[in-house]
Amino acid sequence: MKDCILKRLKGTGSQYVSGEMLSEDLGVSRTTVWKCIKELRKEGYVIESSSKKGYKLISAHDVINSCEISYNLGTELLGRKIHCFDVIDSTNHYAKKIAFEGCDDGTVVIAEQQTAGRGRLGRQWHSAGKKGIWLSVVLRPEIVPSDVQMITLAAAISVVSAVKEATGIVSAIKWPNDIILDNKKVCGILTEMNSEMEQVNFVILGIGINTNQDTEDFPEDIRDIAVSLKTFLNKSRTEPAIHKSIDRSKLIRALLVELDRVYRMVRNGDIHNMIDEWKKYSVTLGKEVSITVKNETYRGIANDITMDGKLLVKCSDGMIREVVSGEVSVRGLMGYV
Ligand code: BT5
Repeated sequence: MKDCILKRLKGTGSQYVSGEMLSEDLGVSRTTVWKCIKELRKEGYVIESSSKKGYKLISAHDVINSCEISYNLGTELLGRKIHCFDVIDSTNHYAKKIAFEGCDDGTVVIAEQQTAGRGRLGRQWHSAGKKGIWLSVVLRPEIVPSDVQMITLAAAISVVSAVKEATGIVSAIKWPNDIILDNKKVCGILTEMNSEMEQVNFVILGIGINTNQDTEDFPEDIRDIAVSLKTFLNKSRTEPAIHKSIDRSKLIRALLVELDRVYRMVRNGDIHNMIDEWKKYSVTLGKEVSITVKNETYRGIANDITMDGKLLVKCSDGMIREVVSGEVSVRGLMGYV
């Protein structure tokens, strides 16, 4: 009911909508309408009320719910179903559970806080409450398991373009799964899959974006390597009182629209154009890199990327090596000098 009322208020724009009309149209009592308005206000919506004219939605203060995200989203596939949580262990974990239960391609899981946010190889992902975007998407692409890296590339492109669109901030991609701002990590991507030998059953694409943390919100051990969009945006402002926050729901909506677009490129086999787009945002290509795979570390110049998302590194012996996964440090970035 609350969502229906919210949709009506959003639909009327700057007009008032009367309590009587709401209760008649939705088949509920005026008291129920009033209770829903109270709940919406508690969530962060600013709703004006007038005994004569009814209710008018003025603004929403950092609200994330499925109605807020999906309203007039305009995507083809992404976000037709959105699950929102206040607290969860890991959105990837929940997304995997509903993927096994058969949820649709493009289903989205978002949480305000993760108690066990994960990075790759079981590493921890710090996911402070209401300070970031912690989101997973269930995808069912018709690709072979060896092409799954394309989904990470697609996600990275989507994050960089959505961040630009929603905040004006220009970030960059460090192969394979980091988004970099100011030499630090602003976003990490975790792509997990369930597959047969020849076919991917589903992919869980997890995206964590630091939006509104202050430096002290990060644990000490990652303060030197992590950054939030807000910190970056306010770098030159010394007075905390005028620090601007990032509108998370605007950014999530932009992200889903971008991911919908780039995922369509993957589904349509338009990989050339996708890789070209990725290259535009890359901070890895053309740089000296240090690669660690299992216990072996080697250096070279990151030359190119293959159509299935592998990094081509020209080593000092002249050999070109294909890197499928592993730890990559780019000289000049995140402490690698
Ligand atoms: C990643 O792993 O970067 C993937 C992160 C994916 C997080 C999302 S949030 C939604 C979804 N649900 C999940 O449970 N996960 C996904 P990796 O490349 O392994 O980097 C992990 C490392 O990044 C850690 O070992 C820390 O050094 C650092 N780190 C942890 N939290 C961070 C943060 N909030 N910002 C920047 N760096 C962080």
